[in-house]
Amino acid sequence: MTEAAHPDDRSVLLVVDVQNDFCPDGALAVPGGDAVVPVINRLTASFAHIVITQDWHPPRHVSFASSHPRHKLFEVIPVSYGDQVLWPDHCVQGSDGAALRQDLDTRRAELLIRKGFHREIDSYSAFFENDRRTPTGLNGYLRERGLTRIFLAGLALDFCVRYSAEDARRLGFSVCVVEDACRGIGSADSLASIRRALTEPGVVFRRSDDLSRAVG
Ligand code: VGL
Ligand code: ZN
Repeated sequence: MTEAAHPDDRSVLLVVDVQNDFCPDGALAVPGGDAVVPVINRLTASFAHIVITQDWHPPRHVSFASSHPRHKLFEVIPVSYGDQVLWPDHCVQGSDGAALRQDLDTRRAELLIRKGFHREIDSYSAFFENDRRTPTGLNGYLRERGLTRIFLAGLALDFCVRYSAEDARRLGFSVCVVEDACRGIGSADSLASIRRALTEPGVVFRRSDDLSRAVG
């Protein structure tokens, strides 16, 4: 087994953006997004450390199509830090859509990290905003606590989970994506290509059953 296989006391479960707006009926619904909740709730028992992220945008955020009247929903436009997909308004600070899913078991979460709160920069990754330079503070937090192995779960596999996995590898963490604890926005084909792309820098993919069996 590779290093990232099973959780230990240096491991953290990073639960990404399990929020109402990314679940069915939400503003930016991920197909089957709510199905990750029972899987993640079960997984928490295998982890000594849990960190949660929350997409948390101010009104008129740069990533909202409604902020760019000349452009269409899902169009990609150049902004100061590169390309930006224009999303429906979602995860607006304090809205019901921005709330974590109520059935997500957050009791043992040790940190809740919010991202995307600067109006002019989007933030997919849990580590850096989309300029890939402005830190969220998560790298320092995990290092100070000696947490070097990250297990990723949540939404959406092709955006926030993917960017978090890439940045985590770049920062030298070991990274395992718990595949049945994630769902993506794109097609099965695009998800397969993302999986190949993440394997390249050393991200490991595991099923939740294979993780819990080892410790349970
Ligand atoms: C996300 C698009 C826009 C995500 C957040 O959590 O994957 N995707 N904002
Ligand atoms: Zn967002």
